[in-house]
Amino acid sequence: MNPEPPEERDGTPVGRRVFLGTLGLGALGVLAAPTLQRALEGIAGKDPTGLTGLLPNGGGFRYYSVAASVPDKNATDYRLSVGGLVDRPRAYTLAELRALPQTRLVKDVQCVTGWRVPGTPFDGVRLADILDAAGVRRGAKAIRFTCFDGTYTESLTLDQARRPDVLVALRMQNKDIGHDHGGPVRLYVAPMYFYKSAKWLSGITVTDRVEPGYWENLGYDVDAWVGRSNGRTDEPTS
Ligand SMILES: Nc1nc2c(c(=O)[nH]1)N[C@H]1C(S)=C(S)[C@@H](COP(=O)(O)O)O[C@H]1N2
Ligand SMILES: [Mo]
Repeated sequence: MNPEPPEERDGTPVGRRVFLGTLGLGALGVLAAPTLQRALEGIAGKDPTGLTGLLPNGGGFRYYSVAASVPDKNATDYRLSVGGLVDRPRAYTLAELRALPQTRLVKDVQCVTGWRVPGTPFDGVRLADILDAAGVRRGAKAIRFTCFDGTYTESLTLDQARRPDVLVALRMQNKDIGHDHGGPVRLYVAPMYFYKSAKWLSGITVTDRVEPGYWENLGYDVDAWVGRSNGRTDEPTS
């Protein structure tokens, strides 16, 4: 429980920087970003100005990245490695992930800073299937997720990871996941705040204990159930 979690900051050059530039605020830079983020989220909540309609944020979503820049990965060079406490470590190409059985979920997305996007389709491979294929060893307790932005990490307990509403997602909003939303592959943890849904997913490591992720080391709850964590009372998403 943390009464005042740190604020997410928008590190993505796309979108927000364009918006700040339009307002002539670009020079305020990184230090002012959290305050502006909050101000913009306030606008987004009511939108009396119609200004948010000008944000290229794709239907209510904000683009978040804690890394200043993130490389592009495509069908040629993308790999998802699965390792740690498993019998059969391996790496998947994008084609191999696409060839596995796909699950579709359509649920609301809830960010811990307050914004919510209704009924958002995600399609992908159940994380449980990938874990079963790898053969999780006895004594394993948790999963650590790593990202090819080189910075972001996330975590789940093994029980959470095996839920049917947790996907290694390849599609979002009925499209292949674009770079800004963490493509080509991101995690999607439907019942939890969206910070659990690690973008630019590159590694799944089975571990013997939960290692808190990037935001969790900065104060967010590790068990991030929507409506039952982070001091919030949002309607559950799954
Ligand atoms: N790699 C990475 N994944 C991430 C983040 C991030 O900064 N880096 N931000 C998280 C947070 S706080 C949110 S709300 C969502 C935002 O996803 P979006 O940019 O597709 O809207 O991604 C989550 N996953
Ligand atoms: Mo978030």
